[in-house]
Amino acid sequence: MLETLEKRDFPIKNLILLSSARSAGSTVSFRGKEYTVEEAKPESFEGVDIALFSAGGSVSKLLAPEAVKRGAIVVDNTSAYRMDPEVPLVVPEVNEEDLKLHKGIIANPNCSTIQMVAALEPLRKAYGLKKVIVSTYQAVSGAGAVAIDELNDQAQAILSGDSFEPGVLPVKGDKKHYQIAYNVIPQIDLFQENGFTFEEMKMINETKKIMHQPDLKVSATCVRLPVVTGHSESVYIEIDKDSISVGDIHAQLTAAPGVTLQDVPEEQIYPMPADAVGKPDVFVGRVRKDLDEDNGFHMWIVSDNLLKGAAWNSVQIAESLLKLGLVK
Ligand code: 2RA
Repeated sequence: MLETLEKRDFPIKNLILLSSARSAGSTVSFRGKEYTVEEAKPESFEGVDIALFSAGGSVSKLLAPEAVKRGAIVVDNTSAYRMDPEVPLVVPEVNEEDLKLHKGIIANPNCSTIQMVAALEPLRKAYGLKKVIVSTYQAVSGAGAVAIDELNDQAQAILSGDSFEPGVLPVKGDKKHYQIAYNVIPQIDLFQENGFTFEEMKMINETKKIMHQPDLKVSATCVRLPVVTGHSESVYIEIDKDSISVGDIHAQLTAAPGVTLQDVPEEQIYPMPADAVGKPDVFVGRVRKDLDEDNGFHMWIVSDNLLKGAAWNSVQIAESLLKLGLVK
């Protein structure tokens, strides 16, 4: 987030960096100046205009209301408030106007949801959307730095013929852990009673909320891959208009903000996570018309889960708040 604020030249008069008591006291440099990180307490938010939260749901539950009480607008990157009907869930390219309804807290959606809705909204606006079926190919960085370490350590152990004990993925704290190096795990977050995982339910529920379309049919299968950064998604959609061609879809995606079309199969041009890393855009390729369903299309959507999926979308929300005159 700090790198993104720096890159975007976000107007900051005064920066306060907050953490748990354990990490307090460390120093961080920002725009050539050293800052000492302080322990986050309710009083820390006195005089703060915008607070970017990304320290886990329980911290947000505890401290976001305290920040709001003191006049701050909170942009929360956890799942704590995403489905709260009082809290706008915002991807600026899709529903920036929802920011005007905020009551202090704004939620940043789940990473895999953000990139999908950013790519689908231009098609929904132009043609209407009836159904979405998505399978994800998600990078380990979505599960935090410990998961990146686990992938690297396991790969090294396997290549050296050493033994290892998985301890983080699929979900830190769940009953079992599985190898991620040279493997694929069809579980992201905990299983719910309906057989879907929480990550899958996030994609389903958040998509409907962001698009203001509760009747949209959405289904998801979320899978973890041994990739460090960059989530990929195979998405099937059914639109609400007849006789639309791949060329029409290309035209909508080319004109869409924050979306880059990379779709030239005859030249093997399509999005890949290794190319998306470090870039703010959502990349779309492999657009095909379904062979049986006239209104059905398949596509491949890739984005840097740490940028558009997290830091960049949060900073973009802060930029939108300024643009709309919502920061007092
Ligand atoms: C993941 N979507 O990739 C999650 C992070 N919010 O695990």
